[in-house]
Amino acid sequence: MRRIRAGIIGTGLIGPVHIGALKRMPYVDVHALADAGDDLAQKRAKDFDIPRFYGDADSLIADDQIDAVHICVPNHLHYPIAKKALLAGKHVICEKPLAVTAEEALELAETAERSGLVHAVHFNLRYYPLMRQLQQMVSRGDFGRIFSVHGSYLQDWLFYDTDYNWRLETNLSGPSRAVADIGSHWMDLIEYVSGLKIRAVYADLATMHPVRKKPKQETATYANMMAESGEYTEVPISTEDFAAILFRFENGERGVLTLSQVSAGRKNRLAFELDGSRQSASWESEQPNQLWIGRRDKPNEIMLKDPSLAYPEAAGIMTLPGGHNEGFHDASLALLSEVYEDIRRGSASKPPAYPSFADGCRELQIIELILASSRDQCWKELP
Ligand code: SOE
Repeated sequence: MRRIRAGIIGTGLIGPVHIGALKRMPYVDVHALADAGDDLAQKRAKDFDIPRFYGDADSLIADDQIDAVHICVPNHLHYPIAKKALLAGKHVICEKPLAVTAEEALELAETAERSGLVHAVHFNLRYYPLMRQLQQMVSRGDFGRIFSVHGSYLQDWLFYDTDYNWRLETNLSGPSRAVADIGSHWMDLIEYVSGLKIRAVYADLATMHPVRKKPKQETATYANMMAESGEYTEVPISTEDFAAILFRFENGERGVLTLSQVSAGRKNRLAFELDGSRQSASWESEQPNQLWIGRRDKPNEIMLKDPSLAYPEAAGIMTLPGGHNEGFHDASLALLSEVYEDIRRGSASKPPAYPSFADGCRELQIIELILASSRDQCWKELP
């Protein structure tokens, strides 16, 4: 079996999730990693037992032994690194959002398509096994017509004005925060499971902490450094902590989403309900192994993740029997397994089951529409 060599750029919060998944794949070697400077890269390579390290992304891309590059760095670097990697002939797996503007994302999607290489965006939440089960149930007509989809994605890691991270800085993260960071996951998941396509949005965005206290020391995602250092500078914040968004789908049906990164007690909770003409479904990411099915004329049901009870397409991405819970790491493994099957074959399936750069570009177009809608306080439609 031909072995595939991967290179990881960035080892903050999400890079290690990519590394962990790749190390569980029988025909993939994590060949090298790159991080900011030789010292950090060397330390991280030692931590993860990866043979090679580079102090910058360009050097890793220039390594001709690497087949696939994973981009796990702050958002503003996705576009330049992904472009270079594609032009160097590497398959690319990029973190979300694909870029900071729709224009950049479109260029990447077009370059990727022309290249014939495999390209994917790490929207791993759609790879929780019950999400594939739900997608199959909807596409087989088990829910009938989908009347509406409504839900939220709530977090509390930016609850205090002393919580700080690079995602708060527009030059690193882009013009949108809550929508691009967590709303993009919700929208990708909803379009995937329901088969509905967003056509128009009406959004109201708000920033609860217009000034935050930036610790003088660098802060890791989900870590509150204030408690340790107490030294900070006050910085103005222009991106949203909160968003309320109405959706109109291409077939005329409706959706509603609430996003917040300042909801105390909600750690990282994506939730939604999908109301169909036959039955409803409800799911949330903090309890990913159970799917509630709501009925009018018979008792409701809770479906537990169990390959022996799921449709074959969903059973196929379950790695363990019922009662053995699968989580965030497993969702990334399931996504990367499908991506690497294509890499092994040498080209992307058409259309791929996994989120491609075209999907990543679509998310950026919707994000820009949401920002424009909130600014102008009116409905905005995709062209
Ligand atoms: C931070 O809000 C974050 O790490 C996101 O960037 C991820 O995509 C999400 O999985 C969890 O929260």
